[in-house]
Amino acid sequence: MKLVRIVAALLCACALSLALSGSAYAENPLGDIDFDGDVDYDDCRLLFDYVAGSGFLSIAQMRAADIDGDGGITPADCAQLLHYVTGVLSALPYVHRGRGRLAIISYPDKTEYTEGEKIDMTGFELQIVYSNGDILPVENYSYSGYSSTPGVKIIVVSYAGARVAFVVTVYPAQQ
Ligand SMILES: [Ca+2]
Ligand SMILES: [Ca+2]
Repeated sequence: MKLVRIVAALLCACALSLALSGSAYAENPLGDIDFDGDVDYDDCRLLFDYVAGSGFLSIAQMRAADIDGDGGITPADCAQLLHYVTGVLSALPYVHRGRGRLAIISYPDKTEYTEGEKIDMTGFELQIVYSNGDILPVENYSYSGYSSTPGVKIIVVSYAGARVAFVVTVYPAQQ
């Protein structure tokens, strides 16, 4: 009878620890391979050792270690985890945004110039729309195509390999 109670207690303890580890896994961030609640160099070490063939990971740990979600534990996961731990990446998993396209939100306030005037981009607002759906404002764009001689000028705005254009007009100075 006493033995039955002990076995029952052990089974209870097992079930409890399984439940706890299950919920801990659900709450653990991706990359927390040692399940201590944070993602740091200790997790990197476990992952690097495994990829190098000198370490062991449980099935649950492998799930936490597959940073890029491709189903395998590879140097790509090591790279992402290390970059995250060193602050190069701000979140895991890293998702490549794909190629972006630029969208003009508002044109410059001034689109008509007199010969000799400099271009004024005040009021110009730009954003980039990535193929993964991310949309970000763009501040540090470059532009070309303006000259202060009379005529219609096509201003080409560039950012991250994408381009967009608008026109301004330069009128001759009054004689
Ligand atoms: Ca950890
Ligand atoms: Ca992977």
